[in-house]
Amino acid sequence: MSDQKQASAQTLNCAGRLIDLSVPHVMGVLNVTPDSFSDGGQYNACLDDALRRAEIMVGEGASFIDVGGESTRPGAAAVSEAEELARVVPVVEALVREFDVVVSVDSSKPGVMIESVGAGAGLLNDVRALQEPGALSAAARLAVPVCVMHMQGQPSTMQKAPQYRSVLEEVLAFLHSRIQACETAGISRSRIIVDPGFGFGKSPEHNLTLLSCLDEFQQLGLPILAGLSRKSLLGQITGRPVAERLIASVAAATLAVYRGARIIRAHDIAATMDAVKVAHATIRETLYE
Ligand code: 8Y7
Repeated sequence: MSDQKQASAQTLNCAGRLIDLSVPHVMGVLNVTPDSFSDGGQYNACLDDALRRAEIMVGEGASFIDVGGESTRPGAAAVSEAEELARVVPVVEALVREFDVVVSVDSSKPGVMIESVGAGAGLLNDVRALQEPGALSAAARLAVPVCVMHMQGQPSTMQKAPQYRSVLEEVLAFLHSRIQACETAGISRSRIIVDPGFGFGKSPEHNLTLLSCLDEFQQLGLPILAGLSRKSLLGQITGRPVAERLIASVAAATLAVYRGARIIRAHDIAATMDAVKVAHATIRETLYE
């Protein structure tokens, strides 16, 4: 790998905020997917809640806040663009105004990407890897970094019976092809983050292979994002329900950073920051940069 390529992969320019990826970072999860809305008042209650959660996450050291208005959990219902815009954009605006943090938008819809970046979002996180119609060209025009994630199938059915000939080879090949699609559309490599998509159309064994071999993704030459926080894999390993997966999540974050992840998507920021620091210091064999 050339020095230049390596250098460009080390700093992300997120709408003017620079993120130095020579050290690992934590991305805080902020879901804005209330079960039901009957009036605008509930949007306001949701906004207040979101800001309180974000304040805690920023205070604990999150570099990114990932705002999601469409649940991508297995079996979740689809959300219209109008609904997603109404959930996400006011939260993005408020976060950008209130906090010194990169606001990331977890969406596959070009309209939501455009409005969110207009409101100040600095990163696009797309679990569908910019494959929806218009997403690639929207992202190219928006000039913020993008995270392209692997998923087998669709959220509604992806966990039914995921199958791979070789999960590692297939996920790598998919990400390689999406990187090429991005570059063809005008998204430079300095703007691309890759993610194997833990839990998205993968059995426990598939997820474990990907975690164990996460360092293989470094051959793509781009920053790696990993999201394992509270996921069912950790429930399957430990037998614990989602509310009791903090310790397992921290262990998984440690392993992911040790295998080369540079951004960890997580719910529990303080604990995850400590894990990331332990893994990073161990890789560097020093306490200091
Ligand atoms: C991931 C994600 C979710 C992930 C990226 C959950 C939106 C499911 N997981 N985005 N989103 N990577 N990039 O349990 O692993 O948080 S939603």
